Amino acid sequence: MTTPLNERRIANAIRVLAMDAVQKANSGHPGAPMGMADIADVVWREFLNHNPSNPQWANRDRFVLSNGHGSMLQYALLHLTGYDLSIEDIKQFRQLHSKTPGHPELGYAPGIETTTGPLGQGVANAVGFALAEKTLAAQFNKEDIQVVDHFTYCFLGDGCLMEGISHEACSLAGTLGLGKLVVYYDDNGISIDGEVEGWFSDDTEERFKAYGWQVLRADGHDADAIRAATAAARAESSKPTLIICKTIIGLGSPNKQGKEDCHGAPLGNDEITLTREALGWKEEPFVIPADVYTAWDAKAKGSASEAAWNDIFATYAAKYPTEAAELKRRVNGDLPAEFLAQADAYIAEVNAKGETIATRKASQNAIQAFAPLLPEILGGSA
Ligand SMILES: Cc1ncc(C[n+]2csc(CCOP(=O)(O)OP(=O)(O)O)c2C)c(N)n1
Ligand SMILES: [Mg+2]
Repeated sequence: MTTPLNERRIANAIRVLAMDAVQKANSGHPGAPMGMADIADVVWREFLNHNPSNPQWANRDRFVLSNGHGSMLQYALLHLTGYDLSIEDIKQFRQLHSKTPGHPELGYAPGIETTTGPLGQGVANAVGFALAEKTLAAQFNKEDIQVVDHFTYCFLGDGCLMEGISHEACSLAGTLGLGKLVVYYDDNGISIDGEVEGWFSDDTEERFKAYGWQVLRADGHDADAIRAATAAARAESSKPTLIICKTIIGLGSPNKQGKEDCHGAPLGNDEITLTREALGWKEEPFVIPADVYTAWDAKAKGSASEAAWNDIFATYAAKYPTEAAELKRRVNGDLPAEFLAQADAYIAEVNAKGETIATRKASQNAIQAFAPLLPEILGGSA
């Protein structure tokens, strides 16, 4: 008898891939992927606007796994939705030079937007992505045509919220009103050494409200609740949103769920057998049934989304050719044609003066000189 295809079974594909890959590597973190699988299912299958066939599509939504130790969550998602990340790559989890290193690293697997793993770093970069979107939208969108219009979704855990960098970056996100930033907090009450209450007792809801965020709560294993919270997050355009999701780390493992045992170690073959039974998952390791693959496949939807955007961009380029060329340049990461000559001229001018100035002043001068040459520069200093 095959198990009916329901939401939980679709999400369970993440759970089994994570526990099996970690077991095969004999190292890694199964707990976070198994705990966040239901959230990932809703976000990736219903909301994330992306094209697995073109991970570089300019107007894609950005996804950042700030709790990067849960990397198998992201690798499973990339594999299942149709990126160029095969089941063989999943089997190579944590092996030298594989596409699936222990923590997501930019440039190894398609669809990894930024390197994460140092806790808090990912959410800080997600704030940067959201700020980039808002800045580009302000500079390029027109009354009649929106060419820059995407969300940044970020997952994070207790550890990210403990790190100082998350405090600074999230404070700025609130101040700047980054309304297209949606962050899911894996509120599982557990980190590497056990229950967090002994070393992490912040009132996270009040903390983020104080930064000017919208804060919502959802049961992280209830797809409807996650769906409703995500819709409310997207509807709030003037503030970033934190969705505090109560979850159970390692959900599905009868003896290890809810405990730190599954945070950063393989479940073990006996426990994996019990977990398969508990989940009703019959397949061998690294075998995903065809109907589950079909439910995850985002290639057709993604190509259609990109094609629709390409039409919008073509209309934009016909009407606003200068802006379109400039946006293309920035997206491609090219320097303006005159940049090198202008920069050299500025440096020669400074050298000719031969002044001795404080580095802080030199930094200010450099930013002032380069900002008009490179309109994409964002900077600040005390
Ligand atoms: C800056 C930093 N410090 C320490 C670590 C090591 N580390 C990896 S995961 C982890 C615990 C994270 O706890 P939590 O975010 O609650 O993850 P969960 O156990 O819920 O998966 C630690 C301390 C790290 N990756 N980065
Ligand atoms: Mg935790």
